[in-house]
Amino acid sequence: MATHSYTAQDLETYLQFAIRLAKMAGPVIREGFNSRFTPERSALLIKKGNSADLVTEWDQKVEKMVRAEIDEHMKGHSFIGEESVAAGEHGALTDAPTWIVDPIDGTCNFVHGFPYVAISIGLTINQEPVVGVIYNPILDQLFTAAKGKGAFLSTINQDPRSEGRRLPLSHPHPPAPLPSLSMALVAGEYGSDRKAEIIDPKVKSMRNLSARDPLPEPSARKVGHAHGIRCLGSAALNMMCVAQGQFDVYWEIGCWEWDVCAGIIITREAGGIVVDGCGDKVNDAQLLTGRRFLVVRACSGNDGSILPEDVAAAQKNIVDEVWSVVENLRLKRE
Ligand code: LIP
Repeated sequence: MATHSYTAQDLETYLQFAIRLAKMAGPVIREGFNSRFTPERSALLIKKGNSADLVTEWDQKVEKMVRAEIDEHMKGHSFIGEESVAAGEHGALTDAPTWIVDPIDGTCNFVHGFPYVAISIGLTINQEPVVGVIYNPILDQLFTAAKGKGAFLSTINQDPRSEGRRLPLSHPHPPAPLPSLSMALVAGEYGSDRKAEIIDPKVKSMRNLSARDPLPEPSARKVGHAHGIRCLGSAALNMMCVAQGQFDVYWEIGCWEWDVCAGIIITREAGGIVVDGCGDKVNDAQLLTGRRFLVVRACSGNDGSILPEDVAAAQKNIVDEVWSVVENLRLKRE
């Protein structure tokens, strides 16, 4: 049972606060990104669990700054941040208003100068994502949403609602229902945990999403023969490509609630859906903490030209197809 009530005005206050946090963090992330080839660069990297799981002094600096603001201005709210959990905090999700933050999503991109880097700021209440702000300060793209208020793309100096563009983008027509996975542009990621028992089923799944022919084995899964597979290296920005209507599908096993919390509400407000990556029926708390995500884009613009039941049927069709080709991989929460 939901234990925390809130008003539309509360959500607006939280949204404006999250935008302010993104405005503070942007220049710091950009400064780190632009100074990566200076002689001090060797001090940039701190390895986490393995050589592909990177964190930089900027991840830690940005999270500290954002958290200090939340502690000061959002009394009684909880906080879950990638770097705080990495440093040993428990990070349990409860019904309390909880800010779920990835200070730099796409840290590997940040280190290599690939401009798909973003701060991701989500807020859950009663374990449901209700506010999301994702900001890529390198490309100056600000994605924002609050529950029931729509999703917008703007730049940091625009008012998202009046000057921004409503999502999904229409170029020039609203996104139409996708007849099958074979017509889809799909995003997926290898992730940072490259142990054989994790990477092998993921690679097999990506293979089956894109392959024309099933594997030559008796229990081979079906294939999707998608138009293409893309890996941006940032869960948040993969989701924003789905929210805009540029990617049709995003599938990933292994990312965490800070990678996706803001993305879930922005995608939903853009008419997309986010479900378990491998076929479980889950509620939002299980989805957020389950580490397996399947995201499908809107099948209609904001003009209501396609009936909601036709949109839902088209999205379900794609979800079922993806579930039938990917491996059922379950990852631990350590
Ligand atoms: C990364 C994600 C990426 C995923 C990695 C990792 P980080 O986040 O956004 O898409 O594949 O496993 O979680 O570490 O850059 O914040």
